[in-house]
Amino acid sequence: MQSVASQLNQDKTPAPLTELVLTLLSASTAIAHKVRQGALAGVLGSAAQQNVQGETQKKLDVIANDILKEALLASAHVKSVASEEEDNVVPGNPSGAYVVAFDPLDGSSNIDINGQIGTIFTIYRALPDVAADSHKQFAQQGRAQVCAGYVLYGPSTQLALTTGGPSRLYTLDPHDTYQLTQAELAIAPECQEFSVNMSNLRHWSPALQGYIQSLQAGKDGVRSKDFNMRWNGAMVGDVHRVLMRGGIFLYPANTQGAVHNGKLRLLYEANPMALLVERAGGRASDGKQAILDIEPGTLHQRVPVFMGAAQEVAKLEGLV
Ligand code: P6P
Repeated sequence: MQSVASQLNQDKTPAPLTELVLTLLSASTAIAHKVRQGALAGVLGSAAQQNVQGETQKKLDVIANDILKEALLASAHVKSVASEEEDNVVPGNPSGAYVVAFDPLDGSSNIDINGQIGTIFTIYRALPDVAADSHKQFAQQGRAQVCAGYVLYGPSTQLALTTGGPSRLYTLDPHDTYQLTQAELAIAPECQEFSVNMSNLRHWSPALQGYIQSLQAGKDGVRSKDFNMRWNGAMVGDVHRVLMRGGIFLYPANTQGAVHNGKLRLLYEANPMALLVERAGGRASDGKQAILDIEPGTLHQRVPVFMGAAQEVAKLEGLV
């Protein structure tokens, strides 16, 4: 078996970045232990406070955020930290070479039902002439990411990671080391499975409604084949399934609903997942352009998300 450290070295990853990734992964194993204990560790339920998104935080959201923040701010390589659970950028070491953003526990609504949850993270080079507490550190296009990944706390704890090369999959062993279990993830260009919260159908454009209905029509409809549907309620679980067995994942904008620009955040959800998907041969779009080419505006900006099988996502572009 090849550990993540030896794979990063084999991929000629710069030593400071390897060190930073290993620091982040060490924090993820501490989170994995808390998640596994669940009710026994008293970490379930709400924290009775809200985050900048106006979402009620779960205890485990706050615990995971604090574990990651503490580990990263102690690293000499980290100039700035951003998190779904932090209103503003948290300054670290002014001479740090990297900045890190994360969703500490994606899929919070699944925590209390023992469903899939995970940590999504992204790393950029720090901007030397920009202050460590400035949002501008993270106003970088997704294509500038030097590393993107997630840790999925499922029946096994798995890490999907890219440092610009192939998206690779690792599985946490009993000694808390991530071992390479799939060297190159690949998403087939066509698919039989889609993933979307169908309860929002009425909020989508007529063209997108028509597209979804064509999938539902199956082999009797214009697509002449049946499709399956899955919805985990956690992007990390749904995108993991797409990386493992293909398909498309959608979180469209709501034309009438409250979330006009979609629900998912560009910096620490859409961009890292888009890099993993593209590095697995898939496509990731906001419906008009590649997610990785979006010029970021605000720190917690939301974007519509369509990602997965390249040919299927291409069909969607222009429909929304
Ligand atoms: P819905 C989790 O809260 C999340 O941000 C994503 O991980 C997930 O894809 C989406 O929201 C689920 O949203 O529509 O199921 O409430």
